[in-house]
Amino acid sequence: MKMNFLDCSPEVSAALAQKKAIVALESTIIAHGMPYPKNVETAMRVEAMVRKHGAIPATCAIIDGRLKAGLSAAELELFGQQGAGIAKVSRRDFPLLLARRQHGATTVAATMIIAQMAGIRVFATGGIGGVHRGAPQTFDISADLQELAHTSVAVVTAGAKSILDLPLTLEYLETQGVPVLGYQTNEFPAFYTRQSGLPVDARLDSPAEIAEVLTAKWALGLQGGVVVANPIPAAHSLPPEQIEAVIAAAIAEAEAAGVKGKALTPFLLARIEQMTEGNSLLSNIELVLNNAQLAAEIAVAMAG
Ligand code: PSU
Ligand code: MN
Repeated sequence: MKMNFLDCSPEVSAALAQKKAIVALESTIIAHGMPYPKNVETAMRVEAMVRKHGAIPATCAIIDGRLKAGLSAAELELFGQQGAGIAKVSRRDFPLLLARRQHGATTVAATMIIAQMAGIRVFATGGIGGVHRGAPQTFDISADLQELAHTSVAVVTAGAKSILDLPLTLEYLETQGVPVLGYQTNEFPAFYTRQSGLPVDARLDSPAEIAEVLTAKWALGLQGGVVVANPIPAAHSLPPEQIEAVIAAAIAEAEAAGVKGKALTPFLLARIEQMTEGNSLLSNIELVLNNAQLAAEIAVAMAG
């Protein structure tokens, strides 16, 4: 028998029992993706956005070795304040944190695991991890992609940052059988920009159509996730040349400093933010809010 490691908040438990729309949210973006106190403020705004569009937010994390779906305001504050002092958790880290009863900030992969366990099908994030530039030598491929291959949760994302090799990321998702759906776009968005020059598998123009694709996939018994690629609102996108130059500089610094493994993504995010003097942070916040709205609309369509 599987032991119970999961605590759903009272609100999330009630929503599950009533088959209400729920949207999972990650906690790495809070602890490792944005500076305090903007991170906590954003986490609250994202939860409010999910509610505004008719769903219940379930921010996921590990607290004292327990898996959590649904955090209190005090818990969000704790993750925001402690930031990088809290371990960044992917699939491989669960056993150790549970055994040691520690806290963990969940990445896309780890949040998908908790969401699936709780029975939550839709998840909003900022950007997914992917195949890093230079991966043919470094083998640095985010565990997010493997999780999408196996865990049945739809991830609403503004595409992926071009700190990654986007063509290889899409190849990997294709190999692993993960549909990449564009919401009102034919192109896979590149996080800060709406365009990457790379096609999505299909363009879908309404949350209801996306919900139908998800329902069909899982009704068919095809396990695994779906990428719902939602471009950043045009008003908040950054000039592609500027962001490309900044990303190249940040990657060069990481190489020079020997930053690798799970530290690489947070390092690059922080350097990009410093180099754009906070501009990238504003865009980052807006695209997460935009993803929270779409995820709520999809969850409502699936519940209906
Ligand atoms: N990409 C972003 N912002 C983020 C992350 C990725 O643009 O905050 C975080 C997410 O939590 C994602 C994780 O799941 O980084 C991927 O880390 P890695 O590349 O180490 O797998
Ligand atoms: Mn990695």
